[in-house]
Amino acid sequence: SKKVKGTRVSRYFILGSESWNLDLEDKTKGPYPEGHTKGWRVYIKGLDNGPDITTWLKKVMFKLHATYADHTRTVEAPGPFEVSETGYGEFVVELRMHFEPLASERPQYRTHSLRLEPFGDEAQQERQRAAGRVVSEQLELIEFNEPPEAFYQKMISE
Ligand code: SLL
Repeated sequence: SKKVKGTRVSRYFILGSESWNLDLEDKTKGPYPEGHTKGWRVYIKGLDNGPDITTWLKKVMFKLHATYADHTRTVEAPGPFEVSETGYGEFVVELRMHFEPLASERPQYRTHSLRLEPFGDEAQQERQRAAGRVVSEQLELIEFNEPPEAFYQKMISE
């Protein structure tokens, strides 16, 4: 459809990961692959109490480290846009975001450094140990410049 000239719609979202130690003694869980010590998930989500990201985000492809079988994982709306795994090592997750077709926008690429070990200053690391969780989140922005009218209407009426 016709583009809305001189207009931009933008949305914040969160790209993050969470990891924890696997309980290798708990026989009700697992067994885990040899050498795996961590559980983790990597995700894209909206802000708390923010607008629904599936209005504009339809599919996310997560590219994991090549040591993983099927290292490209695809998640479609309604999501949740996340991948859960176990492993032993940190790496950079590559993501490709596919948008609502009405947006007529090319897919966009993002990266996220998966954190499995506590990081940051001493106090921050202490909090992560106490919580038994290492969370690493980055605030991201998506901008739709001169969006097609139909998409613009969808975004502003949510
Ligand atoms: C690297 N950071 O870049 C290191 C190691 C390895 C990640 C990353 C297990 C995969 C699997 C896993 O944790 N891989 O066993 O399926 O080389």
